[in-house]
Amino acid sequence: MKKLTTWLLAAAVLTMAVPASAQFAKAEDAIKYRQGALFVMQQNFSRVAGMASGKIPFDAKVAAESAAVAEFMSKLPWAGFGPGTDKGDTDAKPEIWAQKAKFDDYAKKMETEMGKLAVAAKTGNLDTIKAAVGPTGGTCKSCHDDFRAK
Ligand code: ASC
Repeated sequence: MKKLTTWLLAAAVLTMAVPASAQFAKAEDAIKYRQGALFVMQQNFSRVAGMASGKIPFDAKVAAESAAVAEFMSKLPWAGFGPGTDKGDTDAKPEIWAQKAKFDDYAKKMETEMGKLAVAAKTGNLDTIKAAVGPTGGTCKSCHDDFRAK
């Protein structure tokens, strides 16, 4: 009994001590996870952006679906930026972990704009979508400028 209690206590302490990033078995998995999420988001965002700029024929249904996926994906990458995930096959700059509050702020802004873009895309109105694409892309860019190598 005492052994079990000790064990449970140790497990509980460990759980508390483990950061959110520990939902991943290895740092490498967290890196792949955030890259995967950002890639799927980017593919969907750039489809909508392509329609807004006239590079891709406008299809309201596809735009709305793509923007909805991009919005959903925008919530996911951040769990993959936990402590200890700064080294490996990544373009993420160490500044992310040194300036986490700033990074988190950029992340929130991006999520907010992706949300607005999804709302805009639901209207099916190309001009409304166009107006939302710029600010959304701006949030991608500002974070890349400060926190992504290359
Ligand atoms: C994209 C993409 C980005 C943003 C950015 C917008 O499609 O990959 O990083 O849009 O270029 O300025």
